[in-house]
Amino acid sequence: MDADLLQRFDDHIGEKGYGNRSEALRDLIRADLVNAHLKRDGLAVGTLTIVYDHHVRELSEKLTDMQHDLGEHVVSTLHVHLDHDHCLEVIVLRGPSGLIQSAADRLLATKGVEHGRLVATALPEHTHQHEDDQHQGTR
Ligand code: NI
Repeated sequence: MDADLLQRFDDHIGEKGYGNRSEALRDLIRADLVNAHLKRDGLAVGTLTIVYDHHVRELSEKLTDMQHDLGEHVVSTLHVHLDHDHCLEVIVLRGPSGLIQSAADRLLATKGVEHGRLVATALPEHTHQHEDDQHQGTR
């Protein structure tokens, strides 16, 4: 590999706090496998964080209805009364990544929802597949 590129990589991961190059490479590989898994519509878990103005007419009811319709795909919801006007909600979602993404898109697009973001990842058993294969020896 290009020595200059490798040096820049070592400097970069040093700043991030990695003790050595193989730890950083392992995380990069995992991140790439997770991305591929999510693109294939694999099983995922995610947290959707939204901030909304609870004075907007029937918005709280609408958001709650949408979550009820998602059924088992909503694992848990945390609600925080941020200030006089705003609520923050963290919604834990679980299911096929496409379903989670479209549910998040719908919630974010709801009128009165001011800001938010979905952070999704693969379910752990789906990214440790290769390690499991090694342990089992055959497949
Ligand atoms: Ni509130």
